[in-house]
Amino acid sequence: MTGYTPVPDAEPFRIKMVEPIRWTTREEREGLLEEAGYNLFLVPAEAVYIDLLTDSGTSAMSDAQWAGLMRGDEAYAGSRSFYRLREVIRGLLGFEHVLPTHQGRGAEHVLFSTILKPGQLVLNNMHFDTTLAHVQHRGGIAQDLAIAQAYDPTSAHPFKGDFDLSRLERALKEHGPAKIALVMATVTCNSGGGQPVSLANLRQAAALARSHGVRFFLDACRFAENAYFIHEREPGWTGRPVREVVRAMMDVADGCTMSGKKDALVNIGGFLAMRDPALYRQATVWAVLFEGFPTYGGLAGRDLEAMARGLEEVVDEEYLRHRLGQVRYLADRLRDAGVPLMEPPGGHAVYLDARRFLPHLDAEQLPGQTLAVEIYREGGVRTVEIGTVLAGRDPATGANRHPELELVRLAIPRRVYTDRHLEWVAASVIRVYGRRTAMRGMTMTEEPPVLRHFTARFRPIA
Ligand code: P70
Repeated sequence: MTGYTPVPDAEPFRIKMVEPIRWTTREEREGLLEEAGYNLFLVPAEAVYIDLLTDSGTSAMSDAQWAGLMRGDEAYAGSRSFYRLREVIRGLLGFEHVLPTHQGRGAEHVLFSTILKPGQLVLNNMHFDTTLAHVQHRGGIAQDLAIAQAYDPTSAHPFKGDFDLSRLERALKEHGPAKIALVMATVTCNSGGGQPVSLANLRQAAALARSHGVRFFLDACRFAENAYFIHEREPGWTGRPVREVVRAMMDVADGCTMSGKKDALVNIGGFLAMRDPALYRQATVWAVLFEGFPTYGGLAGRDLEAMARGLEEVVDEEYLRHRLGQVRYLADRLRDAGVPLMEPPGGHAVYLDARRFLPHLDAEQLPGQTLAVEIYREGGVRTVEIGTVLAGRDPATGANRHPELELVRLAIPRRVYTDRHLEWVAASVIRVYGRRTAMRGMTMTEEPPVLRHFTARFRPIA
């Protein structure tokens, strides 16, 4: 969006409570890195100055949410806070049946246990790692079907999360409903750089799925950010109220999985929501087994209350204007200095293109991991690799997967950091960019079999 807007994109909130953060010396960070096996997940958070590891569960809650914690109803069964959450979800998203879960992957676990049989396919614009792991855990096969531009970090396509509809149609025709358990759209598309899916594309993808008798779900983690991109960019939808856009996105789906840790502005929580009462009854069996009684789902009543309030706050347009504007602000600082980015910036994060940042390293030298370590060493800023390490190995062949994108994600927690913090982040990355040719890469020394990025250990290549 360009041009004069009478509404400032400065924070539509002020700060009532602060939490000190600590600066470390380069020597301290050097020692911490060695101890952590050069895995930033293993560095204590207290030794991180600015933590951009994830936007998940790191939001600052509002005064209304904190007040809600005191109002939470801790009844085991039939908690008032559950009914309140369900009302908000019904009103905002339009799904009748709601199963709270402890977080997003809890919802994935319940959903795939209910609908996925071994050998069946799940089609997604791009599976996020936990979704992929849950599909595989059930013996399913995951297929990514995003448009080609999604894999081109330089393409400025406004909806890089879109499905390639002809590939989707071909897969549906070829395999049919007996072989395909689900079509799922991840909004925004996290593994593709936090890129939105357009409403037109969602509608067509859902219509294709439906015409082949296959269910269509959203992975709705960042639904509000996706809706704001539609509100900003999509012909026919620009300027339309975000709540209306959200509803239009949900209207095409049979249900959604949700990590409340993103666009419900809470530190823990999630849910599975759907329309079909029969599916809900089946899912409830698994929810009870894995998550808890269906009116609490692994959460305290106060968490349900905070999530209900967060869902209402996240669709506030002034909040979303500030949110996406802040991510863009960081991207602008970096782009101005020539740092290669995944374009355009996503809804929740700026992604560095590690392949163009460190063109002298090949995939086996883990350019993304190398870059993430270097940014921490430089500025005490924690980021995360979304590349070869995260992609893991092919379960059939055991070979390293080579993802088309090798990225380092700078995820911005919601309502937490100021633009001055982001200026420090930009300065740190720019200094690393200045000495990029000296970087030699990393090698993995310990590798766990699933979700290896969380606990793997590395050492620098001499
Ligand atoms: C993130 C976290 C979680 C996620 C997601 C999508 C599109 C489902 C989930 C699972 C995970 C993460 C990654 C790196 C570092 C820390 C955390 N994404 N679908 O940051 O939700 O975590 O609640 O089980 O993005 O992107 P949950």
